[in-house]
Amino acid sequence: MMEDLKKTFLEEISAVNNLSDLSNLRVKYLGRKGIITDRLKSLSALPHEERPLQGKKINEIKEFIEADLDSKESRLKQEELKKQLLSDSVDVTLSGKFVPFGRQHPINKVLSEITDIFVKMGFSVEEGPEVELDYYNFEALNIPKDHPARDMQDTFYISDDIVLRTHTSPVQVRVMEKRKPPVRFIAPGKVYRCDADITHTPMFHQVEGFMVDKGITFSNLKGVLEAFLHQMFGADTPVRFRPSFFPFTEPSAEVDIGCILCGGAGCRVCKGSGWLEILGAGMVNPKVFEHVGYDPEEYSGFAFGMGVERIAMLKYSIDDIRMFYENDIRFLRQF
Ligand code: FA5
Repeated sequence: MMEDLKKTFLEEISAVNNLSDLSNLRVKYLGRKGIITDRLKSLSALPHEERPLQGKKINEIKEFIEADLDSKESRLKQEELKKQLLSDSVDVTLSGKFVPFGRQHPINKVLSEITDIFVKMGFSVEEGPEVELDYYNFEALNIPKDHPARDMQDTFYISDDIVLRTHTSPVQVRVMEKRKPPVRFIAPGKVYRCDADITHTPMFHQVEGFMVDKGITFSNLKGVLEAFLHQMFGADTPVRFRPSFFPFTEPSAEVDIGCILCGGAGCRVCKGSGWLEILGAGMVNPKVFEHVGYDPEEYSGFAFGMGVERIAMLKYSIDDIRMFYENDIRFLRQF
């Protein structure tokens, strides 16, 4: 009878080929209501003298079944592990996937460089909205409605009173409204004009510079701008100040540097002049101070606004401003 049990067990275990069936088989034989447990319980029904022998036989077969189940379990576990390793394996000889990575746009690179130079000189960094009120873009800067100076900047109008800012100068007014002098900041950002050729794009970047305190003079302006331009382009770069006009500065100047593309000989970028205009500047017009309640008798200051694309063109010898915005990867990869 015991031999039959062993035979049945061996048949059943040989048909098992996964761990879950094996666990069921273990329960069937060794579980609380399993065959072996039943047999052990039924010992009590036997005559006293038969019990030790039967008990021994049942225990032997129990040990046999346990050992067989254990060894099959470890074999099945190993097989499953092997299968899993095979399906998870990585072929280290395969070539890697190319992950393209980007880099900073040349305009952002130049913007960070400009910002770093001014921050080292003690200027803070301010921001203003790109969609701006006519009041800040023009009126508070001494450019009233219908003033001919509005023609200097071809404006995108959103409505009668709202424009895409044509320059970063409105930030001057916004900062002065919030703060008392002394103030010293730069304001980098995007500006918009209805303008397009090899040195003009409808969206471009400016960095406004502004400093107001007691006793600020034009020589402070020259000193700061020359220090900046020499750090940006090298100590021997020629810099010139030309008299100019802006309604919000008096006196006003435009600042040129020697054309780096042609070395001053004249090319299509500098339109044959050997010089390239990169910024407008001047002493803050007292009329602008009046709009924000600064006392022009007590305070004076300078302001400037530079074109970032122009600076980037000179720095990297690029002769067409539109290259910055064509998103040609062959161009952008070079920076
Ligand atoms: C202004 O925008 C004045 N707000 C600058 C200023 C600030 C003067 C503070 C005085 C005091 P202007 O229009 O000249 O000035 O522009 C300044 C610079 O922006 C130019 O020197 C040029 O470098 C750049 N720029 C102007 N228009 C364009 C354009 N369409 N595309 C690219 N750069 C431009």
